[in-house]
Amino acid sequence: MLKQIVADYNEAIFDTDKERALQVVEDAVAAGVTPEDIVFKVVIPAIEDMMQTINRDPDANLAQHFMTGQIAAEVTERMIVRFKQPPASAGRVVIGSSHGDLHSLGKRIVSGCLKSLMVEVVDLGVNVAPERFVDEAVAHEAQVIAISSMMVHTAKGENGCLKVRQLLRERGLEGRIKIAVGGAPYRFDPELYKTVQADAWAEDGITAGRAILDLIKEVKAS
Ligand code: B12
Repeated sequence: MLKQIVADYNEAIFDTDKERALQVVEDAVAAGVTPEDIVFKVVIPAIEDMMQTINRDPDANLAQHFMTGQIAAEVTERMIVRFKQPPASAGRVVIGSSHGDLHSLGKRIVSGCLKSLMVEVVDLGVNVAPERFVDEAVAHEAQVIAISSMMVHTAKGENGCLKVRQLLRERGLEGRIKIAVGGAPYRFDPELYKTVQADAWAEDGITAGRAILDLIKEVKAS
């Protein structure tokens, strides 16, 4: 059954038909597919497929590029609230896209995965200034700042992770707050997280959840 759902969903996003894509997942849930399976086995693979198509074809339709993100974000948000509710909080994370970066989908997926792992998530949105990351982490007593960067310059630039690290150091917070990063530039260069002085990175939402949970445990144990 899942194979047919994946095929129907992929066809809908290829046609940029949001209503049909939403109907496919709602029908699947009604038929007993879990919201977690919709996100991890339908939505994420569909994005990867579409990204490969876009990357192969320089003339790829901008509407497809845009709607893939929009549809997946909406489906993910609808499903995340139906994930199994966690019994207790494992810790707290502030998450956002780095300064100058308006890509939101990866961040939303990571948030969903974290929530499914009982981590409380404070979503600061997109285009987040480094000072705000730190101020909000302190205000919410978060153990981790999670920074999503989809472009090379927003990952490596002066208003990205490097600046967050500098602020944590200056304010004596490095033992209390760890930094996790992710996004396309880190997938292209798995050593980049060290260059930008993050504590950890992860290539997808599922591994992000685990990596961030490890950082939370590290802070709590110190
Ligand atoms: C969809 C998309 C858009 C959509 C975004 C819609 C939205 N609401 O997010 C739109 C059309 C708006 C867009 C705009 C632009 N885009 Co764009 N976009 C993409 C695309 C196709 C997919 C990104 C995406 O959503 N991926 C799907 C998610 C699920 O994957 P992900 O973000 O990587 O997230 C996963 C992991 O990385 C990880 N993760 C993500 N964040 C975090 C954080 C932490 C802490 C952790 C641990 C893990 C983690 O877990 C996530 C879930 O599995 C990529 C191509 C690509 N190959 O990535 C280009 C891409 C990122 N875009 C690119 C560009 C250039 C742009 C524009 C500048 C285009 C333009 N000329 O206007 C603008 C920039 C706007 C801005 N200022 O930010 C380039 C960046 C190139 C570079 N080297 O810097 C890419 C790589 C395309 C390309 N091949 O050229 N884009």
